[in-house]
Formats: sequence, structure tokens, C-alpha cells
Amino acid sequence: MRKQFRVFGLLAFVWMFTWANHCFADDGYKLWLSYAKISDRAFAAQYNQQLKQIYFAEGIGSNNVARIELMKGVAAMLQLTPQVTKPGDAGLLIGTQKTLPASVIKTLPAVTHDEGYVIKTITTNNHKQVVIAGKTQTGVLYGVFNFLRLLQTQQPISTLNINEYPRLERRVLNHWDNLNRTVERGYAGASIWNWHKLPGYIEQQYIDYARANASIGINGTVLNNVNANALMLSPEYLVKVKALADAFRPYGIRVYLSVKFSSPIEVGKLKTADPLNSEVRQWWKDKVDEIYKYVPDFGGFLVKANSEGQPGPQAYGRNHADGANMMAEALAPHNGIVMWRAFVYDSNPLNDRAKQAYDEFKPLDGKFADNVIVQVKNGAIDFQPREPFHPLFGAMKKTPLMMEFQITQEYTGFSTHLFYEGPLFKEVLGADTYAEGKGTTVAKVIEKKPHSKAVTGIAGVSNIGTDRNWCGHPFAQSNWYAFGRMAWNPEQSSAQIADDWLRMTFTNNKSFVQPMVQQMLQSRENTVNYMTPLGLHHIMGINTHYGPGPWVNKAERPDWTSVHYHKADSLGIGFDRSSTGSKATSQYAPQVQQMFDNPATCPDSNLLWFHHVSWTYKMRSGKTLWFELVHHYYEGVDSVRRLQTVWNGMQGKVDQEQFNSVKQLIAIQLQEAIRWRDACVLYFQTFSKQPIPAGYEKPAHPLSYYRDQQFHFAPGIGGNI
Ligand code: GCV
Repeated sequence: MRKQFRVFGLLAFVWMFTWANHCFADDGYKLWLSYAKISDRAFAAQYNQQLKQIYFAEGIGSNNVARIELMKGVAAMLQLTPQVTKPGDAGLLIGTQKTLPASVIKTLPAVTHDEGYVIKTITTNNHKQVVIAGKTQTGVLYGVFNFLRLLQTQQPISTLNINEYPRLERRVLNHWDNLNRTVERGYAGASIWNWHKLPGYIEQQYIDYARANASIGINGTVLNNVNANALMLSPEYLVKVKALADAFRPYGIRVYLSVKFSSPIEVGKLKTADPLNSEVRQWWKDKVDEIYKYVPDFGGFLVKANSEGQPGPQAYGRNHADGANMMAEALAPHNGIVMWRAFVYDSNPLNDRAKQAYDEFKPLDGKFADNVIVQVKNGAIDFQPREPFHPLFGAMKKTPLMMEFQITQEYTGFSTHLFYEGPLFKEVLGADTYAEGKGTTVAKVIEKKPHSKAVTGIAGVSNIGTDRNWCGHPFAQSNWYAFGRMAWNPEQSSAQIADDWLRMTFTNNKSFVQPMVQQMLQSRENTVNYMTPLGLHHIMGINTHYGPGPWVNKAERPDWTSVHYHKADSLGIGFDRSSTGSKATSQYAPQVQQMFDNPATCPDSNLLWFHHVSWTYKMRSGKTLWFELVHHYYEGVDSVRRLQTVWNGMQGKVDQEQFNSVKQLIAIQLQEAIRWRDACVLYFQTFSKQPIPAGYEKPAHPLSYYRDQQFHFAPGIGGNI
């Protein structure tokens, strides 16, 4: 009997231990706001001392989200419940410039930007106080999140002097979420918007979404796919939109909608959507007035028109400015804006799709209404692992331009590849357009207001879904995070952002953070190497965009095939966009044009984007183009192997569930990298007729094997639903 008890006791213990482990394991839901307990007691002591007593100025009551967040973070990290006290006693004071005591405010620099804040350590009557002061409540919230970040990343508190403001006004996520909850190019489950249960049911995930966005300064969200469903503008859906807007408002987040250009026909039952037709104009005005009754601070519209089959003004012989200005007129009385996309290629397939946006938009420079901003993808084709910056950034001097990045990894490994996008964002934002002389970087272009009423902004196509860890891959969260941080300030380095994210998400342990920052920084180049090195692009599987498909030679349109882009033949490989080819280089400022136009000055990384180059061309390295290409493909795979080794060494340094998750994903990434490499090298070899050099492992299968592979139901297909 006793023995049985002992066995039972042991089993119960094992069960409890497993259960406890399970309960406390990190499944990634908390994102970078995990607020792990600080185990370094000496470090925690300085914060503990300072945070024993907090003063919240008027307006920051117990329901205030900044206050709730601060108390939650402090309780979790320091195991402390601060006392709420008077200003003179407090170690931490929080409020706006108007609500904090004048004696405190006079010690601080003035905050001039509506969303700006300061965090400063001051000395009052011989004791140190830390002040977080915003101009508005949103500024206070951002200040609190920054303060929590200092604690999470273990920064000293004794001499703080932070003065922050966002460089861009509209920092917006674009959800390509459909009303049936599929997500176009989404790889993290279903859409988080549970339209069926709205407006009655506000899921906790909506609040956590808003918190996460506010923590990195994102202040807007476009709820639905740019391939828009006109139903979105019906009262049935507007009441649901209102419910989300109400949930997000305390976090400084405004709601926007993608709209379908033909909505006046589909929803309004008009015969036309012609932007110069008075009934159509009136329909938009009435519709906009109706939206503002539901959502008084509604942000405005995002529009994809005359692109990939979407309706647009060109169907009526009008141009993009006619279309955008019609909507802008309706939104202007409410201070709403139009974000009109420049991702257009609809009418006749041109010899080079990369040129079409410039050709259609450049003549319209200066013709858009004050509250229109043109949203331009980072490159002229479509979010490839690497593209040269979009020529429109150097060309529209009288029109505000908004950057569009793709956070979701449509072309960069879905949610199985560790691809940190910080370096990609940085490369584009730092590119010199020479639009107004040397140093006119893309970041400066988008930060500048071409006229006094202009709006500035940046958009990121979301990678968020219902997956428990939000983004499918634990490291994909870093891309959402990096987007927000860079939207706030494009000057920040991708290394610093990666460092912060790793510490906040996993651990402050240096032996984890330092090597993983390096791996994250390297990860973008890894993927470029095993997918599309040296400027290759658009050679993925057709429609799904999954896996390699350099052989794709049939599609509805020639510019949906791969052969159209790589143009490999017996002589060489690459798309000649130079002055001897499609002349796309002429869309850049002369300095940039000259650099790209000449293979000798064109960077290797963009060579095949701009030139058709002979297989025997001598590269800067001294290798022929063929060997250089092969080398990059192999290097891509080798670098994933190195990543795997580094990650495997991290067991025990991070949560076991997170560790296992990343470990399995890297194994998948490695298989897929090898497939990309072998498929592409074998395929291009049929043109180069040259060997894979000695010393490189041979592909495991013949080319036909890779060509014949099929992948059913790859995620991310969507559109207009
Ligand atoms: C939302 C690419 C994607 C499409 C996407 C389009 C766009 O073509 O494959 O899924 O559609 O870009 O940005 O509008």
C-alpha cells in the first residue's frame, strides 16, 4: 500500500512539474512586452528605490492605459506595487506639460510635437526624481513605454535626459485581411479581426495589439485588404469598424479603411464610379460623413486603383490625381487623408513593369489635393528580398510620398525563414536619391513636407495573424517591432533595434544577445544569397510565391513569369534596364543613373537588376559571373547552417518552448534554402553550360525533380473577399 502511495506521489509530482512548466512556458504571445522578472538584484535596486512612490498628474486616473501599463510592468519586473503619492514625495512623476507642477516643468525642455515626450532625471530638494512628460496623453503613453524599455533592457536611470518625437506623422500598419478572415500574403493564421463577433465582442487580442503598436509608436491601422471588398463601407461593417476604433483610441491608434474604387456602383447602386461625375462625388461625400458619425477620428482611405485588376479612374479616361482628389475632397472637412498607392501595373503589359509607376505618377507631380499622400513601395517591382530604391522617391518633389514596406514575408520565406528586415528598411531609407543634391536620402524625402499642409507617413504590410505567437515565427515579431521603431525614427540603427528586441523578448544575457544580433543582421543577406543574389528578382513559384520557380515561363501576363525577369540565355543573365535596354535607369537622378547604368559602377548587389551580363564577365572579386552566382547560392545555404549552429548553442539561455520553436523553423529554413540553391543553380546551369566548381556539394536531385515538386495549399492566397 505504502509503495503504491509513493508511486502515486511521484507521478503527481511529475505531473505538477510538467503542468507548471507548461503554464509558465513562453509561447510568444507576450511579444516584446513580456516584462520578465529582473533577476539582477543590484540593477533592480536603483529602479526599486526610484519607483516606490509615483505621482500621476491630473488626467492619469486608474483607468489610464499608460498608468495601467506602467504598474503592470513594474509589478512584473520588479515585484513592486508603487505607492501613488504627491509630487514632492514621488520618485517618478508622470503627466503632460500642462498637468505637471510648474516647478517641475521649468526644469524640462519644452515638448513641441503632439506625440513627443521627455524623460528626465532631476534633483529636487536633494533627492532624485524622474519625470515623464508628454505634450499630450499619447505622448505620455509613448514616454511610459520608453521608460519600461529602459527597465527591460537594463539601462541605468540616474542621468536620464531623453527628448523624443516621431519623424513621420502617420505610422500605419496595412492589414491585407479579408472579411472572411483569410489574409492575403499572411502566414500566421487567420485574420485577427473576428468580424462575425464584432461589434459585440472585443477580444483581448485587440487590446494587446493596440498595446504592442503603441509601445513602438505605431499610430494607425488600415483594417482591410487593399484588394478591397466594397461591403466594408456598408453600415453592417461600419458599426464593427467603430467597435475596433473605440478599442484602439486610448492607445493613440486611428483606424483607416482600404476602399474599392467602384464602391459607388457596388454599394451605392450608381451606374458609374467616374471621379468627375457629380453624383459619384456626392456619394463619396455622404459616405464619408456617415463614416465620421461612427468614427469621429477616422484616419482616411487607402486605395489600390488600376492595379492587378482593381478598378480605378483610368476606366473612365481619368488619372490617379482625379481619383484621389475626389476622395480627398470628401475627407478634407473631417481632416481625413487619402493614401493613394503607386503600385500600379494594369493596362498594357509594358516592356518593363518597373517603369510604370514613374510613368503614370511623375506627370501628376503637384496635381494632388493637399490631403493626399502617394504610397510608394520600397522598390519598383514588388517587395523582393533586395530591390534598388523606387525611382519615384527622387522624382515627386511637389507631392508627399509615403513609404510602403512589406513586413509579412511574401518573398522572403513566409514564416519559416529567420529574416530580420531591419537592414532592408535601413538600406532603402538610407539610399541617396540625389533629388536635391547629395544626401537627399529616401528617409529625408519622406520626412519632408513639400507644402505646408502635407502629411508625412510610412506603412508596413502587417505580418500579424491568429497564431499564438502573432507572426508565425518568433523572430518575425522583430520585423513588426523594427518597422515601428524605424517609423518613429528612420535614423535608428538596425543593430540597436535588434539588440533591444532580443533583450525585451528573450533575455539580457550577453552571451545570447551579442551573437544573435549578428545573426539577425546577417539574416537578410543570407536569404538574398540563397534566393535572388546579385540583383536577380521575381523568380519564385507562380501564384503562391512559395519556393523557387526560375523556370516559370507561362502566366496570364508575361510580367508574371520568371523568365521575363532573369532573361537567362546562352550569352548571360539579367534584365537590361540600362540606357541600352529598357532605360529604367533614366528615372533616377543623373548621379544615380550613371552609377546604375554602367556595369563597372553598378553595385554587385544590383548588377542583374540593371544589366544582362555575360556568364564569363569578370566580377569585382575576380571570379566570373557564373562562379560568383554559384558562390552566392552556396554561401546562402552555408550561412543558414552557421545560424543553426549558433541557435543550437542557445539552449538553456532562453525559454525552452521558444528555443524548440526556432530550432524547428531553422531546420525547415535550411531545407528550403538548399532547395532554392539547387533548383536555381541547376536551372541557370542549363544556360551557362558551366560546371558547379569542385569543392561545392552536388545537388541531391536532377533539375526535373525541383521543377516537378508541387506544394498544395500554400498559405497566403487571397484577394477581394
Ligand atoms: C494585395 C503583390 C502581391 C499581392 C498584393 C499586391 C499589392 O502583387 O502578390 O498579393 O495584393 O502585391 O501590393 O497590391
